[in-house]
Amino acid sequence: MRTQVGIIGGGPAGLLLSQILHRNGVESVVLERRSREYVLGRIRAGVLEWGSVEVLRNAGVGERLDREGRIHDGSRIAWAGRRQLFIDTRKYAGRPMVAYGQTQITEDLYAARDAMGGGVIDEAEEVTPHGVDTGAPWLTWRKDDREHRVDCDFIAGCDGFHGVSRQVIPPTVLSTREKVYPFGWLGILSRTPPLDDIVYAAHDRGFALASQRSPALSRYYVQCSLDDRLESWPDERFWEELKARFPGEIAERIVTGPSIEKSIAPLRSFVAEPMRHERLFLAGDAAHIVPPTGAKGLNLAISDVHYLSRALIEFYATGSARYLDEYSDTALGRVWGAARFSWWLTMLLHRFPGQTAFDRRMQEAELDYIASSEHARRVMCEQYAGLPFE
Ligand code: RFL
Ligand code: PHB
Repeated sequence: MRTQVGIIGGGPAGLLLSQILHRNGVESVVLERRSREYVLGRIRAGVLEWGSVEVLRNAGVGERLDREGRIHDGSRIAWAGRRQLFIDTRKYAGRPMVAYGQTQITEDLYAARDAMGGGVIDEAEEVTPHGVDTGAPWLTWRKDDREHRVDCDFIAGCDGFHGVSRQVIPPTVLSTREKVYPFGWLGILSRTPPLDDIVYAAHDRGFALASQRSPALSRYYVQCSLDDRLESWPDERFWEELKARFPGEIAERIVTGPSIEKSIAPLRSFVAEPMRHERLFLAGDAAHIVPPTGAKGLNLAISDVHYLSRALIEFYATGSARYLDEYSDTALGRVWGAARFSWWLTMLLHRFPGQTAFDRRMQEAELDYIASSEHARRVMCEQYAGLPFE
């Protein structure tokens, strides 16, 4: 088998890349380790920057997003049990945010790839990239007890944080920077009507977040300990703790009900650079992880794919490697900006072990300042809305 771009990973990054390449006459094959059912069962991101919406629309997968995605002028932050501010991205950055689930985006991408006869191979085991530092790389994998191989011009590593692509870059070439936070987020999905707004809460009991997937589907999170187990968080305890972290007038509007999904995610910042080694290009979580506080992970995966698809399309159309050569630097510029914002918002809104009363007051004073200063709100909104693509 032969293709132009071999893509490892069928999450949003890999599927979107193959979709954009296909629409521009570049062939690819996507190799996904899991079953489609498993990939579509994962509940992850829910908030899109306007720039991401435009990339998805231009890739021909904007129809349901335009119909069902909920446009928000921004998000709300509540703290000290009573104070609130609105991160008005429409007013201060000229762009709204859109609530639309990563699960739905993945469904839309699978449907689009199927309709175009796109090659997505699922349940591909032991996917291995070879010869990335030669002019002719190839991929091998096992499926149905047989060994398979595809030769390609380039390999795109879109296989998430635990993938294999990053591992083939020699340690002498790759630098990684990491920060692990001493807590996680416990998230639930429930078939209940969400609040009108997306609301972040900083409370002495810990951080909480109210988000949404559709008019009938809510997504909520509470900061939890890394030692917490799902068994110790029955629904009743979750709802009680969630409501305790929001100001009374918000808590009383939260509609509770049985959870239909519940999971714990640790929080981490991680950046690997460069995002290219010879014929291998990394995109999305394969190259970087941000804590979810800033809602940036999926948006970064989409912006990486925007830059990488542009580079590959230009290469096949004109023979110019200009954008391929610039890819790592261009993508990393946006990645570090989002990594900084996500780190800052995480430090501002969470409760840290060993934090003193003084530390807490510093967080509150910063939130009070943002609420009182239009300059500070503008700075925050510009980053929450997502910096424009180059
Ligand atoms: P993914 O989604 O992890 O997909 C990688 C795919 O590669 C497959 N794979 C392999 N395939 C073949 N061979 C191998 N060896 C393989 N190893 C792995 C995997 O099965 C998988 O299908 O990475 P991608 O495509 O880069 O997408 C990144 C996003 O998923 C991620 O950044 C976001 O979900 C982060 N995130 C959020 N981002 C936002 O922009 N806005 C949000 O509101 C937001 N909320 C969140 C989030 C992430 C969360 N969790 C659980 C980490 C909320 C949470 C709770
Ligand atoms: C979500 O809806 O899952 C979500 C929303 C905002 C965030 C993180 C996650 O910052």
